[in-house]
Amino acid sequence: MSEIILKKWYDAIREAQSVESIEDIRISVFGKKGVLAEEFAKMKTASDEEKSKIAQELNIHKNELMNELNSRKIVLQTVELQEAMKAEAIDVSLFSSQSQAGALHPVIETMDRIVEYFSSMNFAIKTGNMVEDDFNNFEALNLPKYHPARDMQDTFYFKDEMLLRTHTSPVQIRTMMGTKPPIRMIAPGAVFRRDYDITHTPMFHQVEGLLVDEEGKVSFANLKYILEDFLKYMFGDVKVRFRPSFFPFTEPSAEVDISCVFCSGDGCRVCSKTGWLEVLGCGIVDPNVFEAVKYKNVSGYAFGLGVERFAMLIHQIGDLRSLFEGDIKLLEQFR
Ligand code: 2NL
Repeated sequence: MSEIILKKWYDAIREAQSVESIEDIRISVFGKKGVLAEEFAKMKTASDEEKSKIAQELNIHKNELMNELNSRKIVLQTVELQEAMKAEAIDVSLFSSQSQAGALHPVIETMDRIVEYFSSMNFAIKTGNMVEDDFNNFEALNLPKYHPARDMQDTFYFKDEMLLRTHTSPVQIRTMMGTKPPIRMIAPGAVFRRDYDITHTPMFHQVEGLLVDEEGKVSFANLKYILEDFLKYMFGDVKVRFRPSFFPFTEPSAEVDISCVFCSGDGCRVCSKTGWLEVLGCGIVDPNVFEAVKYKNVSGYAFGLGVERFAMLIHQIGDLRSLFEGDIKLLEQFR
């Protein structure tokens, strides 16, 4: 094998700039029709003596060329890998004008805050089923058959007296049926009523609370204290007042107002010039409810609130329905 040919291929290997060109050289040198094959072919015409000499020499060149080729290939592979990593690198810290963080829906955020307060006061958080039966949603709550609240016009009914719960009270009923007193719980969740206008949607969220202990241990003063504390936690420095009211499941009952968060009690459009906003219903649990769940010699208080109304007052949202439209422009404001 001539020195000139050898030098040409050593130079080619040394000067190769890519793994691809190294592979081309490999084929040209070691391939079936490559330089070495050609040189070995020449042996055929040589004498036996010369044959072994040529073969020895060619094998030495073959090994040497192979070593050169492989070490150059490793160098080029490393270089190419580094270049590829550089070219394909992604700077995850780079600012993007398109980045959009998600956020909790204002209703859920408000519900979480309500739950946070009552958790801190050692109330257990209980959830139940949205599909309920007549006993747990109505009968046990002192809402007998033919009570107006059971009207087909207010309730979504399935067959066999099954229905979508109209409040979360069935969660408290089921809890009392399954546990001995004392009880200290809240029930947050979605409820359903056949209603749709500016102030009503067919699905909305409630948080109801229930505390039950031995007879004589639970007073209206206890209820008043915790609700005042809770409302100041939710709305800041507001005034709180209790007005006598009526619910079938509590006696006595009260509705709770806070001083208007929009006009600080001066009177405006939102509070209908009264200076007050109604935010809660509450009362001392009616004995008929305890009788229905077979609780004896106990006393308790209960309350209920609409989460959407809280969210609207906290975030100054005018129309309840906008909370359910999924409008990104509205929701983005709560990020
Ligand atoms: C309101 C009023 C209220 C209750 C809910 C309740 C539940 C049981 C027993 C007694 Cl198991 N009461 N719940 C009591 C008073 C008021 O909700 O205006 N909600 C939006």
